[in-house]
Amino acid sequence: MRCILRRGGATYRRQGAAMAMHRVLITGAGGGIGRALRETLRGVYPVLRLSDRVDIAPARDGEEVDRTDIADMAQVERMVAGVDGIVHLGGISGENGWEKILEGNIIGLYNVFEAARRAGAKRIVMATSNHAVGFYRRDRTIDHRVVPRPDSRYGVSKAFSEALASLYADKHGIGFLCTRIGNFGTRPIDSRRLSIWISPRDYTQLVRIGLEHPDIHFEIVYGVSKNQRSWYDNSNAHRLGYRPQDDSEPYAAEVLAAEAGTAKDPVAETYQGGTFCADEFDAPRLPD
Ligand code: 15L
Repeated sequence: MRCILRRGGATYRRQGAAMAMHRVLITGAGGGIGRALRETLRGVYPVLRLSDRVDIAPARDGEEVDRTDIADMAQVERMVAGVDGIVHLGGISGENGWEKILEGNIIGLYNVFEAARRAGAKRIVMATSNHAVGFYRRDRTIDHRVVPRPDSRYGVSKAFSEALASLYADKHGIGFLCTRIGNFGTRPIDSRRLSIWISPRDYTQLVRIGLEHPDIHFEIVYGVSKNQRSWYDNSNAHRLGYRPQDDSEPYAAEVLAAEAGTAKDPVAETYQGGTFCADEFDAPRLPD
């Protein structure tokens, strides 16, 4: 992979060797993103190990299917044995009660990173979320350097995942690409998603950068397509070679027409996290 790397202000080019990935594990493989990656990454690596806590479709050539509850360390150790890279999509994928978030996104996350360290995994692509920074206002353009402003218990767990990834990169040398995913799907589904949508092919490109780029230590990028209405400065992803193909704009007229006349929540409309910010909101004023 040809890369342009910037260090201490100096720009230099080098022809780095891509990371060798023989067996790649996808956790949460039964979810929407996992099912899509199962197809788009088919044949890209010699072995795809697909894991979820529920049964998923049987293994085909080049696949291994696994069933693991990530809250159970013994199961997680079996799940990660022999893998070079991990795409961690498992856990709770939206707001929930604290007990569920704790089990799936704090304990389960720790188990995956710690077992990966013990097993010698080299790379982890982490599915973090726009909800780690959901309380930034929509009139702000934010980059990968902003401090987290979670909009939910779920968002807090995603900020935790970024902090844990930083620790495991610095202390143990696992390379992490933390992808703050906006909204993954074949098309944007509402006006907020026009700003944060990512298509399956664009997310696949980011995942491959995370697994294969020769020089990744700890990076945060936004998992979004090249949407004209984006709230993100995704220059860190571009620096790593990300060249998104899709833009939500061709869907905008239809999406906005479908929403015309519907009541809007002022909290949800002010912040990037939308309804995740509005749910349970009872502060006396809107935060800056
Ligand atoms: C997320 O992080 C969730 O995993 C997904 O289900 C959507 O709610 C998405 O954010 C979004 O903000 O649309």
